[in-house]
Amino acid sequence: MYNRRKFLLSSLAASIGISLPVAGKQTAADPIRRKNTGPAIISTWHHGLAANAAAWEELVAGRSVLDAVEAGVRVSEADPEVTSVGFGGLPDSSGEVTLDACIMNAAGDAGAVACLENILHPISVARLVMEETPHVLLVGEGALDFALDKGFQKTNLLTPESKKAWEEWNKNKGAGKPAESGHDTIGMVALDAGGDLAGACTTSGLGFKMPGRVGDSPIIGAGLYVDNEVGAATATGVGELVMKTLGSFLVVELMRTGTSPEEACRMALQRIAEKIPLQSDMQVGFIAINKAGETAGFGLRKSFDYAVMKEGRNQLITAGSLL
Ligand code: SD4
Repeated sequence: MYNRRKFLLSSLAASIGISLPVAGKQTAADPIRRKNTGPAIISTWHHGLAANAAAWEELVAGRSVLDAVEAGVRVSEADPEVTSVGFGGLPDSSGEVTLDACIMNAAGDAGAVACLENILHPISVARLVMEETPHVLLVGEGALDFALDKGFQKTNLLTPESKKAWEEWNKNKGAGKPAESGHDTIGMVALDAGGDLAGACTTSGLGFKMPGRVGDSPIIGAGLYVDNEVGAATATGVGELVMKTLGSFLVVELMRTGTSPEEACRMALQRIAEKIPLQSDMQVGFIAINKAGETAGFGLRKSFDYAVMKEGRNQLITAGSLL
């Protein structure tokens, strides 16, 4: 079993162009083995500050790191000012708000919903998919029926502001552009004092997207990945770029080899830039945390920032950028 695992890891490392640390040669400098400096919470964008504060309260109250990430991203889901998440999120090209979300715990369990309508907290539905079904992902009407069955109420998520934005866009269909490339998705990954990791990611996706379009955010390994032995990562930005490279999984696999969270995020963005023709307005940001509680983020382009909370201090950090 061990040999097979070692073989699989070596093959993966070779295929992504990195070398694995030699077995038995890891030292205290290896971040995966270093002492846990947590709790630590990291989330995307400016609104990550409010999300971090709510998540921190959960940890301080002695609740699990899974409870913390769920409670954290629920703040952005309910905030009408955050126009790429939940209530107030920009609708698709037909004027409907459709939501994608996923969650992962320390045991490696995962749950997700995609193209879910009229539910204020898709992240909590994703958690129930994880905990109460044998499945990982429910979509569309099936996801809505499941949510209603579990007692969630239908809510109109289209605010007057996002309706107006859609009406403006709809006048000339965004001058032929398929979707708004503004970015607000909340992704959060966190480590508790006991060394357990969890993550959550939730979005209304690209504004004015094609009806039925699903991005990276509810796709395990793309928008979010957690491996409790190594670390966790989550993504924001143009989902298609992240899906084609399975970005969050790649960041975690790079950290598995001892690569720092910042370098792992940078290398995953490098992979995107090498593999996919980019348009000038395309942005992607990754954030990551390792098992030692080290955190970082990196953007494809300037303008990506993320919020980190450690030792009770909540800070907005401007990410470095690849291009
Ligand atoms: C998506 N990644 O649906 C999401 C959009 C996003 O900030 O991150 N917006 O492609």
